[in-house]
Amino acid sequence: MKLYTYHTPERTPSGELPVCAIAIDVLRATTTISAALNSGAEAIQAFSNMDVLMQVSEKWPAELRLRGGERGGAKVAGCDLGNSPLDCTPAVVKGKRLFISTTNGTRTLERIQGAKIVLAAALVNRHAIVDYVVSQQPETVWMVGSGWEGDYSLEDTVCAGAIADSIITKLGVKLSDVAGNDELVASIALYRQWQDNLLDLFYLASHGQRLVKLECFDDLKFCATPDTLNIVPIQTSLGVLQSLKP
Ligand code: 3SL
Repeated sequence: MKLYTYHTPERTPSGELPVCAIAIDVLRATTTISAALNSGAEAIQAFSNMDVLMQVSEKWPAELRLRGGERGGAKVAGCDLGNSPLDCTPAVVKGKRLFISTTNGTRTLERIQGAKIVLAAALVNRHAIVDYVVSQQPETVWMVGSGWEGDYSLEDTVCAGAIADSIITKLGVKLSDVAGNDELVASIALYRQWQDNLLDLFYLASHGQRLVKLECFDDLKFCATPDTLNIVPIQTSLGVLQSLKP
């Protein structure tokens, strides 16, 4: 197995796809997707374009649908939810399909949706994702951070490093056995330096600071805490993620 980290969807090699592609948007899209599925959402349907989301979701039964929209960190007018994982309680999402569009995370999912296996990962479900990847042993794994509008983000790259570090430990292999690119090595180094202070790192991160201005302190804490959700969001049809059945 070869592991690759890409800081943003724009950095992925064009015209190529791996066997397994993992979208990462720790702040906050993939954390929210994990939280919603963990609370019993029927599925998550991701869109980069808000107008398309509105058109497609209109055809879904109103009582079984939720619309989540975020731009610049704030909730989009006309949506039921923004992009806070803490809003995704069972009372709100159970049995419903969450149609979601966010600034960066849903664009990442769109970029990788042609891969054979498509997963959504965050720190909250790191171990569940690692266990799944180790059980499948795909030949090539891309971990694609979402960043912010094309730029690098600390929180996504540290999550890629956390996943890779744990895969290496579980497989009992050397870094050189699995490292597919330089970014993979750098992401593990970032994780090893900050693994005991992830929340501090999130407060340093530019998007962390953006969320602090929006007073999303509880979101930051939730998103920075690893391994709280035993859930594997996996693409079951184009653009649709569901919880992997055990
Ligand atoms: O960039 C994204 O896709 C969002 O996760 C950003 S936010 O955390 O909702 O502001």
